Amino acid sequence: MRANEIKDLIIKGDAAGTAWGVEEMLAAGLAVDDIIQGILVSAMNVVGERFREGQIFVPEMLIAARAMKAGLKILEPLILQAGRKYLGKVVIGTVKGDLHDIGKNLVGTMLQGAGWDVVDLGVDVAPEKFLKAVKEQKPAAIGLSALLSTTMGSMKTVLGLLEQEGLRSQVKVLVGGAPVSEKYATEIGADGYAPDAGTAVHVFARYAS
Ligand code: B1M
Repeated sequence: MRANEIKDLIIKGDAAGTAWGVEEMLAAGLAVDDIIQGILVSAMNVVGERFREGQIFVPEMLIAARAMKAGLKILEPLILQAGRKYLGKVVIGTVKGDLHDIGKNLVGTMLQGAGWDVVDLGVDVAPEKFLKAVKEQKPAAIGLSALLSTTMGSMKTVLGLLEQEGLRSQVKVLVGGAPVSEKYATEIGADGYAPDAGTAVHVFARYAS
């Protein structure tokens, strides 16, 4: 099976075919990062384009997401087997009003593989819930993910709440997700920004204990 054929399976939402294709790619010696970026993420970008152009709708986007997740599931043990030294604890989540979790999950798995204890709050996480987690879990850093331009404002609310509660100096805040940029991160006073999961691992590493 060729890379383009697997991309088509993801776009069509064929989860079993995607999983099988990813296994084939691994057996052929393709690197995990190349499978993620070159095939899985690339397929989801096509899905996003088609949605924007009105060629497909939410249900098709949803089944494509399921297929992508089936592919990532095959790769997960390989990402996690890195077994590096313990780096500390991080809390991650997708911000309020936002249900996109694939990128956030990928960031979480890669951080775990790098040696972080990852507390994942899930999706649609209210600012108050991030605050509670900072108080209870005392992480070195929190990672906020947003995929919608309408939800990224919640990142600023989280930073404001931390400030208000006198906790801002105790925790680093990293932001990411498709509509988020370095400029936006600086504007809202976040400590870091990462455009992808691999970069997130490097940025979080600065905050290791
Ligand atoms: Co939605 N969606 N979606 N969607 N969706 C986008 C994001 C969109 C760009 C599609 C488009 O129009 N082209 C668009 C947003 C436009 C905008 O606001 N700028 C959009 C829209 C409009 C919507 C709805 C509003 C549609 C509707 O209902 N009319 C709706 C909103 C629901 C909600 O959240 N309240 C909606 C719903 C959905 C589904 C549920 C159907 C599904 C999500 C399923 C799921 O996640 N479980 C879905 C999908 C699949 C997409 C696209 C096609 C793919 C997203 C994805 O998983 N990409 C997406 C188009 C696109 O991105 N090209 C789209 C793969 C993933 C690995 O990449 O998440 O970007 P990504 O993560 C990357 C980086 O961004 C970064 O690292 C990751 C890995 O490298 N990153 C971080 C992410 N978080 C990070 C955190 C960090 C650091 C890096 O530090 C903490």
